[in-house]
Amino acid sequence: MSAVASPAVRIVRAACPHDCPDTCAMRVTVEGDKIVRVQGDPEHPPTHGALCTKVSRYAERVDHPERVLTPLKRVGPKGAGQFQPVGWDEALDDIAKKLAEIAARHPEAVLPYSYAGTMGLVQGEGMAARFFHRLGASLLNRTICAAAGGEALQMTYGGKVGMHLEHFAESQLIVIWGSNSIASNLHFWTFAQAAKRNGAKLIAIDPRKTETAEKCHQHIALMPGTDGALALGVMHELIANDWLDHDYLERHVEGWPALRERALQWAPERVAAECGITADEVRGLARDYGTTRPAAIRLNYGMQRVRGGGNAVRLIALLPCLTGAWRHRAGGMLLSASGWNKAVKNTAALERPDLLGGRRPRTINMSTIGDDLLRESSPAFGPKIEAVVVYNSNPVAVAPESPKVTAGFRREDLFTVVLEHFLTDTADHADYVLPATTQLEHWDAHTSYGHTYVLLNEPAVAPRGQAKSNSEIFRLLAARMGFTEPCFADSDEAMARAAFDDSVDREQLRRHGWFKLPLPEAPFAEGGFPTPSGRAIAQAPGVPLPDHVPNYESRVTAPALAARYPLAMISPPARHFLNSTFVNVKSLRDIEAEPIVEIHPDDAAARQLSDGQVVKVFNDRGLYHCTLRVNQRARPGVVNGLGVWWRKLGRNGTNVNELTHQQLTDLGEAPAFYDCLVEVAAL
Ligand SMILES: Nc1nc2c(c(=O)[nH]1)N[C@H]1C(S)=C(S)[C@@H](COP(=O)(O)OP(=O)(O)OC[C@H]3O[C@@H](n4cnc5c(=O)[nH]c(N)nc54)[C@H](O)[C@@H]3O)O[C@H]1N2
Ligand SMILES: Nc1nc2c(c(=O)[nH]1)N[C@H]1C(S)=C(S)[C@@H](COP(=O)(O)OP(=O)(O)OC[C@H]3O[C@@H](n4cnc5c(=O)[nH]c(N)nc54)[C@H](O)[C@@H]3O)O[C@H]1N2
Ligand SMILES: [Mo]
Repeated sequence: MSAVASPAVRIVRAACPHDCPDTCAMRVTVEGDKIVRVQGDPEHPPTHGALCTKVSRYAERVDHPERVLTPLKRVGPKGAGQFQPVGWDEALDDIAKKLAEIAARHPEAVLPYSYAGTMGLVQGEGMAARFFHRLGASLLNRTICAAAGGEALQMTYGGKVGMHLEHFAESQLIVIWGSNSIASNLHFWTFAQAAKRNGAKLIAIDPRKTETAEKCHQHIALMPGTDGALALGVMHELIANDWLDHDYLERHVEGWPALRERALQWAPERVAAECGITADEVRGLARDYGTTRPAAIRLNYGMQRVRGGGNAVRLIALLPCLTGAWRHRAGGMLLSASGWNKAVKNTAALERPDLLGGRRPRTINMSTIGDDLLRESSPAFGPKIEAVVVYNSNPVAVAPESPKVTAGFRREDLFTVVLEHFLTDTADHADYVLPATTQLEHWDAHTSYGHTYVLLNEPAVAPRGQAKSNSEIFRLLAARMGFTEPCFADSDEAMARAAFDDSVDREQLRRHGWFKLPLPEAPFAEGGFPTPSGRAIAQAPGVPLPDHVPNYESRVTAPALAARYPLAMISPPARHFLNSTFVNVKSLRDIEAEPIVEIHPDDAAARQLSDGQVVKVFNDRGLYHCTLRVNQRARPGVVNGLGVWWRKLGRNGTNVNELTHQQLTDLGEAPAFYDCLVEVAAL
């Protein structure tokens, strides 16, 4: 018997592509074309050698038996998910023909729909943006996640900037405000744990007693959408006790006198009544915040998914200016670091907005896709949407008010193309599904919204089946549409290598897979915010003072509605899914077991409901079937419907977005997923 040499074992440097603040550096062990292991890079400080449960099992997702591996063409009724395999040429020729026909009448009748299924700069809005710009398609306002908080940071600090992740380890107080770090920002939690070992106090502010809240020293379980009031109450106490850094306020903040007046209207008792907590909790939080140095706030996007989310972020983001917490590198706040990273991205070169020429297409808000797919042509709206090309997103599952989203995608006269790894709820509604490569099969370059490193992703294995990268698919479509600009010939690798400007050391990026941006340690110790004046803004000409803005749906603002639907529902992520990604990975779905809603024992008793029972959660918009968990994770008056299940893997084809609405936040035109009244009853 002759010895067969085993294929060489290689280690490839990669980046986790998922929509998570952690953006881990990965090392993929490959033998031939087989993925042997996916691990965290021990040398990348934020990753620290560890991956989350989801991504450490990445091979299961890449080599999943249900991967879409050939182009598919619809054979059944719209939305039925019945397809037959077709060749690439047939699929691309037909798609290009249909898009060209529609575009010849109204280019804006074509809509790209994408979000952050991959956060890569190449496979995200790289070649795709070039394609749609050249076509003159409608623009998409990508608001579904971070727009309220993003706009708030822009108004307050001139960009999405904040503390370095690593410096939280040196904080003496960490307020985790509207974030379940253990579930959705695990690598931040590692630094918070280090701080805890050094004697720091950890406080969680969250309606739900999450796994993170349980591990903090204190948990303040306020009602959803009342964070702005709590921040004003903290300010009230900082003023009353003179725990203020007057010098910092005077030199580095615009509009402080007006904000001071407003905060003085929010005594702890008023705040307590608004937030559903005690006045002592408000006073205690203010004392801790006002008297501990250095004090850091890890704000996250969870708390801005309500009507007043933007104003609440503005108020919380200003707290470090009152106490001068920014003076220390372990003080201040972090909601998003993407402003630091954006500065080094060659966005215009990647996305080529110049290909629009003089055209200014209308913009569709991705968060109102339910309504917009159902609109007719009108002077105000423009042409009816006739074609949607979906990539890196699963709107039928994740967009608010899914009864309308589904009705829109079921339109017989809508031409839908979905680039996907799997037959998701959205792919089921496609006319064509095109098989896309995963991160282990393509090139990409990454920034992060939770740390200040950029990363490079090299392909570890060959594309599975007939899969092609998003960029390659748009390149091939561009050729068929007759787009001859040289940028449509750029390779994925060339785009990945050209993604960053010269402040990124390309050699270090290539060798290590990551590069830390050279930024000041304590960026705002002496003010110098990226606003026009360099000062933080509480109020300025054209920028009104922030205020507490109550929910659309609450006992106070909508009493008649609250009489019928008395429970506030939030729908934060389940730990083992990432939005709707991974719901079809069986080992992860087995951990989450089934779609659930958590309810407090008192609320369950009042409805004669018991743990483990199958219930319907409902309001005027829809009906969600799931299993009831009666426990103390829910506070009285609030139910937690953990998201985001694929509808077809949930009960009766429903998921939690049956219940959410399409009204938008105060800033940024984002969805208010967690501003939602419901009732729960036995099925
Ligand atoms: N495992 C996992 N990780 C993820 C995701 C995932 O789906 N699963 N999603 C990723 C994405 S897309 C994002 S944007 C980030 C999100 O990151 P985070 O914003 O940190 O997300 P969550 O873990 O949902 O934390 C939000 C928390 O806010 C709480 N909350 C809800 N309403 C309110 C409120 O009105 N006030 C306050 N104070 N708290 C409130 C919820 O109970 C929840 O615990 O996480 C990313 N990471
Ligand atoms: N009720 C409720 N709804 C929510 C939320 C909530 O907390 N509650 N969270 C919201 C938030 S924060 C967000 S960010 C959105 C997220 O919404 P989406 O961005 O739509 O995220 P996912 O559901 O993860 O879907 C991403 C899809 O992209 C696909 N994908 C991944 N990589 C690639 C690739 O390289 N190529 C192609 N073609 N496809 C790829 C994946 O297979 C997956 O199906 O959901 C929002 N919806
Ligand atoms: Mo998100």
